[in-house]
Amino acid sequence: MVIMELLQICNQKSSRKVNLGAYKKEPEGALAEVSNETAAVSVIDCIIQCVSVLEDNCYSFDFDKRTRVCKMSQLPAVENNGTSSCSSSVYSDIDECQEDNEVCGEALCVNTRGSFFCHCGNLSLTSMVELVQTFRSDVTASISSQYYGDYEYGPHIAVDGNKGISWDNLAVSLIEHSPWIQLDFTIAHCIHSVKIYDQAMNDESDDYLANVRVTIGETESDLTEEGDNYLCAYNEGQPPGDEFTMNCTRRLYGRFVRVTAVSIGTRLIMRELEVFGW
Ligand SMILES: [Ca+2]
Ligand SMILES: [Ca+2]
Repeated sequence: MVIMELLQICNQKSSRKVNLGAYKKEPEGALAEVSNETAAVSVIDCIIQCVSVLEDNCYSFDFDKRTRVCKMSQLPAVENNGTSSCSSSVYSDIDECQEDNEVCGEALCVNTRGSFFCHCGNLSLTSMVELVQTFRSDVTASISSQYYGDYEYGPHIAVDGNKGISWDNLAVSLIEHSPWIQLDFTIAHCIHSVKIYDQAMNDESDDYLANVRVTIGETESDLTEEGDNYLCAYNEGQPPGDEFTMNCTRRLYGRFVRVTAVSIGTRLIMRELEVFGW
């Protein structure tokens, strides 16, 4: 997989992620047609301009380093037949799905101009065989803050496979603003639900786990984003019972899963956290 440098570009409507390594040089290429033309200071600037102007249709571009002209096209590059200038270079979108058929694991890979994404399909997609499992083998857990007391209460307790009801089987945060516990599966999966085993002891602290928000992302910074882009599910108020499943409103592709107790001041407590998908 191409190592990509991510650059955040903001326009008036939305922010766009531009993969600067998402285009490859075509030594024998020429533009099939020119959709737009602008001045640019570098190849990278030309990519940024092309993606800003043509958005998802920036298929290829030509940057002339002598004249500093950036020509952009909505079509793939064609053979140049000796017509290109020696100071200009043509670049075309890389089809990441073709270059590396493992790039999305079991998910569907969708190539886009300037990038690609991994898609988990929708709930009615029956052709995909779903392997429901928990991914405990390669998971590490972290927590926004850790309470220390008679027992360790560390985040790893939420993924140790033990769902027993006892004081030494609890991952516990400090009381803070919207505490969270987060799992890192090392590689991304398609995730459709999580199951939370809460404290389950007759104690007023049973009330702690409420307003549960589950987010799933490919990077940790995805999880800190406001809004619904990475939202799997939200349950307002106290969830029913001591064990409860939260089904994602859509399948999400991600490596990180975060469970947050949304509150101005609360403690996060759970015995175990399971994640299901494939
Ligand atoms: Ca691409
Ligand atoms: Ca446990």
